[in-house]
Amino acid sequence: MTKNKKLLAWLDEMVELNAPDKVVWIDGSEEQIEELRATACKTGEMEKLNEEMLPGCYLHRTAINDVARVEGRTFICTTEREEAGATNNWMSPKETYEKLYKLYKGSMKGRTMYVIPYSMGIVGSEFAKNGIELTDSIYVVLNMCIMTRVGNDVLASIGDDGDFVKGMHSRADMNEEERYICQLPEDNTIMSVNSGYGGNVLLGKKCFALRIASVLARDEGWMAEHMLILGIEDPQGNVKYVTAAFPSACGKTNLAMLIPPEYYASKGYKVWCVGDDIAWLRIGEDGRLWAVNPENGFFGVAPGTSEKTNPNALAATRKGTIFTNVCHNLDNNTVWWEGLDKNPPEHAVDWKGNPWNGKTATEKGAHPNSRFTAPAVNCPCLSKEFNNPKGVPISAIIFGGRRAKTAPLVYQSRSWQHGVYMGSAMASETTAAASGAVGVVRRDPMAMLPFCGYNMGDYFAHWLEMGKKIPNPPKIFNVNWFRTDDEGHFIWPGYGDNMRVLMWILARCEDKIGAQETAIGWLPNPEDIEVEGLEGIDTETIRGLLSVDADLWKQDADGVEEFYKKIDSVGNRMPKELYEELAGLRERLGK
Ligand code: GTP
Ligand code: SPV
Ligand code: MN
Repeated sequence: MTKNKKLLAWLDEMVELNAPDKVVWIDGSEEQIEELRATACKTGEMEKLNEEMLPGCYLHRTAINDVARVEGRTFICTTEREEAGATNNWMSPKETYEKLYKLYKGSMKGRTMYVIPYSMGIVGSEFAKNGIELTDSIYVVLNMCIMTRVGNDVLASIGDDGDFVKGMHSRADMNEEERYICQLPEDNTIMSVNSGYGGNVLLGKKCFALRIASVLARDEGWMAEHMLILGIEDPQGNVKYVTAAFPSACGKTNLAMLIPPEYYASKGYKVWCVGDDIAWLRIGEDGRLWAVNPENGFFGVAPGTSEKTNPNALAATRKGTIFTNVCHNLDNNTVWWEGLDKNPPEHAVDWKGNPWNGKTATEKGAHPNSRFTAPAVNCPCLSKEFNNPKGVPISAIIFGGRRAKTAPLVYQSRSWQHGVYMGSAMASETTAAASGAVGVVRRDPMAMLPFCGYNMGDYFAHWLEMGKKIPNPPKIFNVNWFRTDDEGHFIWPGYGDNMRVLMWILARCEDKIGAQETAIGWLPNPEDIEVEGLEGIDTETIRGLLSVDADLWKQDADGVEEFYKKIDSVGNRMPKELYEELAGLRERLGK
C-alpha cells in the first residue's frame, strides 16, 4: 500500500492499541464502496432508499444521545494552556494520550479498522493537505468518500516520506460520559472516541480543515475559515466571488446555493457555489485573497431545505446521498423532514426509530440537526472553478449571524481593522448544530468559536496581520437575515432574496454606489436595496431593517468588552488594536 515509515509505524501502534480483527485500506474504488454499502445494509447500520426515486441514497440513524457536535467535550490539547486560550477546552497532550489510549484499548475487538487516506483540496495540488483517518465505522468511511477526496492517489501523494494529519476515530462503546474530540496541533493529530456523529467523527471537516488547519494557517501565513464561497455572474459573464462566515446552521449552505430572484435572473445574473462550509484563503500572486473549498461534498442541514428555500441543495440530495437522522417515509421508502413540504408522511419512522404519523405527531419526525451528505458534483449551480486548485479571488468577506434585534440587514466596515473588530464582535443565537440550549445569544467571533485551534487573541492578531500583508484586500461586511418583528416573525424574506443584499455589497466593492457613514460603519441608503418583486417589503421596511439602536449597541459593546477580557484571562493576547476599535465605536455611539 505504502512504504511511508511514519504512516506504517503509527498504523501498527493504533492496530495494536485498538485490536481490530481486520484492517482494510480504503482505495477509493466504486467496487469497494459498493461492497461497504452492502455490508452496512446487512448489519442495519444503513438502509437503502428507493432506487428509482433516490438512486444510490441511504438512511442512517445515530444514537439518540449523539446527534450534534459536542463542544463541551471538544479539546485543544497543547503543552501550554495559553496556546488553547480561554475559549477552548484544554488538556495537555500527555493527559490526552493517557486518557484516550485507555478508551481505545481493545475497542475494536470483533470489528474492522478502516484506513482512509484523504485529501483536503485537489489531490496533490499546492494547497491541498493530506490526512489518514482510522475508524471502525462504515458510516464514517462512506461519508468521508463523499466529503473528501479519498483513495490510492492520496497515498501516492503522501509518498514515502510525506506528511499527513493523523486521525484516530473509534466508536468504542459509545459512552456519552467518555466522549472526546481532541485536537493536538503540535502533533498534527486528531483523536475522537465514543461518537458516531458528523462533525465529531468526519475528521477531515471541522477537526482538520478548521481546528488543525487554523494553526497551520497561522504558522504558514494563510487562513482557514468557517466560510462559504460563492460567485455572482453578471449578464456580461464576469464573475465576482465573496466568502461569508455565519455560525453553524445560520445559512451558509442556503446562501452558497441561492437562486437569484426573477428581477436579477431575467437580466441574466447567475450564482455559482464554490463551497458551503469551509474556505482556505491565501494571498495570490496578483495581491488579492484567493479561496479554495477543501471539501468535496455538502454536509447540510436537512430541515428547512425545500423546493422553495433551496432547490439546488435539494437537487444535490437526489442521488448518491447519505441522510442522517431524518424521517423515513415507509410508503415509498424515501425521506422527509420538517419544512420539506406540507405533506408529512402518515406511515413513517422518526429519527429516533419509532413509528411516526405526520398527521397526528406531536414530536418532530426529523431531528433539527438532521443532515444530508451529498456529493458536490450533484449541485446544479456548482461553480466551474470548483476543481481549480488555485481557487477564486475574493472581493468581499461577509460576517453574519442570527440576531433578532441589534444588527442591521447589512453594513460595511470602515477599514480592514474595523472589519476584524466586526468579526471579533459577532454574536448569534445558538442552534441545534451543537448539543446544548438553542436560541441563546452568544459571542461567536468569525463563526469560529467552536473551531479555532488556538488562542482567540492570537487568531485576531493573525487576521490583523493578514490585512497588512494582502496588497488588495477584500472589503468586509456584516449581514443579518434574522431580524424579527414584535410577533417574532422574520422581517426579511431571506433565501434567494439575500441576493439583493449581495448586489449592494458588490456595488460597494466596485465603488459604484454610495453609503451613509454611521457610528457602526457604512450603511446602505435604503433606496439602494432593490425591492422590486418583493411582496410586503418596500423601502420603508428596508429603512427599518437598517435602523441602529444606539442603546442596544452600547449594551452590545459592554458584551464585547466582557468577551475580550475573558479571552485575555488566559494569556493576555488580545490585540490592542481591537480594544481601540471598541473604544472608537463607543465614542461614535456617544456616551
Ligand atoms: P452548518 O452546516 O451547520 O455550518 O450550517 P449553515 O450555515 O450551512 O446553515 P444552513 O444554510 O444549512 O441553514 C440553517 C437553517 O437556517 C435552515 O433551517 C435554513 O432554512 C435557515 N436559513 C437559511 N438561510 C435563511 C434565511 O435567509 N432566512 C431565514 N429566515 N432562515 C434561513
Ligand atoms: C457545523 O456544525 O458547523 C457543521 C456540521 O457544519 S458539523 O460537520 O457537524 O460540524
Ligand atoms: Mn459548519
